[in-house]
Amino acid sequence: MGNPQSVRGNAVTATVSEARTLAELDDVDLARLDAWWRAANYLTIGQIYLRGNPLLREPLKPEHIKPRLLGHWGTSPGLSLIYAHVSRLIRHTGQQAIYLAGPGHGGPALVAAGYLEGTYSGIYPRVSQDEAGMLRLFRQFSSPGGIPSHVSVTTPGSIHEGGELGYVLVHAFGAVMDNPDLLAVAVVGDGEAETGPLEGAWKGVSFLNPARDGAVLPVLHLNGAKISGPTVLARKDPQEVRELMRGHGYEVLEVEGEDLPGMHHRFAAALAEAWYKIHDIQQAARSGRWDGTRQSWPMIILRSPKGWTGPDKVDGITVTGTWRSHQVPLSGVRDNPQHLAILEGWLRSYRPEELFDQSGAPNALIRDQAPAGELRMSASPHANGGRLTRDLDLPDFRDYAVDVPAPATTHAESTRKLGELMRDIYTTNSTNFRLFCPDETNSNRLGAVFEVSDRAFMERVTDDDVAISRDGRVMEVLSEHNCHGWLEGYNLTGRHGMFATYEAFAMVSASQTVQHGKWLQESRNLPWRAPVPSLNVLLTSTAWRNDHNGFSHQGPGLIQVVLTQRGDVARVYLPPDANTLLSVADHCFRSRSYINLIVIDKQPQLQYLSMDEAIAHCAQGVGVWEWAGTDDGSSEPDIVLACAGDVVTMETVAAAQILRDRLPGMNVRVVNVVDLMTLPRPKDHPHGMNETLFTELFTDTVDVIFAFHGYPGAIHQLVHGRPDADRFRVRGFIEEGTTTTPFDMTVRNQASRYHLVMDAINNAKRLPRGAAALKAWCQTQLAKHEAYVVEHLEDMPEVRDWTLPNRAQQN
Ligand SMILES: Cc1ncc(C[n+]2csc(CCOP(=O)(O)OP(=O)(O)O)c2C)c(N)n1
Repeated sequence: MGNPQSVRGNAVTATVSEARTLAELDDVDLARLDAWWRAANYLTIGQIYLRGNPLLREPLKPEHIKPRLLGHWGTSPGLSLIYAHVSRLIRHTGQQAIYLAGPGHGGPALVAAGYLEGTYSGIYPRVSQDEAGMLRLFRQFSSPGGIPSHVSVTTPGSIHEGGELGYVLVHAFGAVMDNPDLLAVAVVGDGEAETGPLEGAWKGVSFLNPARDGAVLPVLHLNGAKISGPTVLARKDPQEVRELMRGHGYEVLEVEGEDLPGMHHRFAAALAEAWYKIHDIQQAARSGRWDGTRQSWPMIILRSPKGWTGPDKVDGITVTGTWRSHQVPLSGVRDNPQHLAILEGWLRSYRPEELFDQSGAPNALIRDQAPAGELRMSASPHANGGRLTRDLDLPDFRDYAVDVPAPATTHAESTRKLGELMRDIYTTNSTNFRLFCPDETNSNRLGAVFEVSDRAFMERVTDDDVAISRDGRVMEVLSEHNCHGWLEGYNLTGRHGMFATYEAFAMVSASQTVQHGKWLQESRNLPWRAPVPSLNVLLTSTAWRNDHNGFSHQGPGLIQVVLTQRGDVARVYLPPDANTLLSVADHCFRSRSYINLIVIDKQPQLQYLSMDEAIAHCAQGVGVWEWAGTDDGSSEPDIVLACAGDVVTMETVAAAQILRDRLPGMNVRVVNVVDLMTLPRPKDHPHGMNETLFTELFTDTVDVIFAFHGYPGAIHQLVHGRPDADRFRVRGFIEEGTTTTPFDMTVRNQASRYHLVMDAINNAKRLPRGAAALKAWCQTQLAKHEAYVVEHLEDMPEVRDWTLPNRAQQN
């Protein structure tokens, strides 16, 4: 558990032998636990129901009840019981811990915890620890102008909202990586345990190194029900559940019942045993007594009634212990005197007069239950990871530059350069940078990182395995959900990284991208939440070059997803070559609290810009490539050829060259876009270029043929509101895919150089003589291509080997 001396705050520390008494509750501990739990439950119900009379100092009346009853009771008592016991453990051991509630709909329980620990009032002084503050606490919950009902960003100590179920374990594992002193207690709902992401997340232990990483303690909360039905794990033979968990690599501890104080005693014993086991595993690993095998980490199965301590029956129907207690067990309270009486009896059963003093503040028993200072889970600096964030020590990205003697004349695998950059980031940042990738680090040409770090793996390693060991820090697991979630947990606790994945399969975890974006967006409104490292997502193996894998691997959907997110968090970059990629990556690694989506293929590709040119181009995010067009800026062009994305940039540059050669009278401007978010208006996105620059690049009236990496609709969406936006004709991925040649992909999607030339002719302001003949030639070329690929199984040499003729020699 690390050195207790290093714990921040006024840690109450204990030696291990002292801590061994943890398993037994003495009367003082029991009284504190019981009082704290009652208070948390009381405050939870108060948040759901009350708008007046917070301490029940007068009989409960209809006007004390909120008009709209919103919130979730069922999971809350279990969450609070676990929280109380972990707090006691912290008090006795000095353990640094954070708490993640998988069933995040138990938000009022975690808000109550922060309030009882004093953290809440510290952050939100109006919600003070007195009667007036308690009333505000109740009124704000699930109310307009108040706080959401989940363990949302506004909840101190939270790094996990738990609104979209399934991610509690992945966040917990990410939080403890390279965080040796941290224990992440992760409560898994039994409904949540039915989700795909959660089922895959148990595997986290196969990647956790006890010497270097912290620990996750899963508590499987088997309260038996979901919203309106039973859960699989609660109804399974308990032996099967045990075996399932053992098979996932855990040692199972079980606590079952509803008797009090028996449940307190049994849970305390189970938690103590879990902590000793974690302690022993870590001590052994950290003192060289680990044989390197994957350890059996403890987990707790808690079987307790859903809605525990709530009303047994309502209107003669059983509520507690059933799905009926999931949300609001008593409805219509304002209009139903019987329900009002049940609510009053329920609230009074916690004996609030014993829990809060005359002013309404928690009494000494409750205050003493909380750990000190930053050891309170609601005050953990880990959960406000921005405070612990250290900047990356970044090498100079210019040192990795590709030499580009002339534009579009040489090839390179751009992502290989990024791999080299990340290799050196690993070296200089040995505890706060990791790459997360579903089994594709090599395939994505990022393998240089293996020169300095293996892949982490705690299961058996054989002689045939390459770059895999328990000491590795490159995270490869064939689960986009795990990769994404681990990086989120890593980011939210203040560390940096990159999630690199096949473009099409980024959609597997797209919902996580959306949810994380919401978190980041909300956190911007909370000054007490320090900015955290950005979530960097690299999409390689893209739609246009998955010619070998075919249609299933061709889908640029994540761009669409990210650009619909709010401008204060969403960034999308389409660097066309290595030097622009390096410049973009450097920017992303330095940034905070964004989702940075970077899209570039891994295959050998044409290189366009020297490093200096790339830096200038990326700084503006968009620019005219004069060398590619025939427009010298002195007059309006006849047509603008714009592009965003590597393959379509090549097609655009090739199209411009065809026009230059075969229709020299046409004035063609080429514009390349690296930062997609320069396209919207400044009022729609902070990167949006101002109207003057937009006009300078795209004019106000000339038609624009836009070749786009993703779905064409995205560009229409982005230029909405720009002068005469209808003049943008967009070519992009139109769901035409299969196993075919690289160029045939562009033909099938009508985004080839020949299509772009024809588009230019069809939409140009002015048509020089020869235009009709050139269109006919393009059609001939397309027909020739179709015949050629079928016969030769590869692209025509003039396309396959195309590079831009050296302009110096041409002119
Ligand atoms: C991915 C996802 N699907 C559906 C829901 C809707 N939902 C909210 S709570 C809930 C039941 C949760 O059951 P469980 O995880 O057992 O939590 P508890 O019983 O402790 O409330 C469901 C299905 C959701 N929040 N997330």
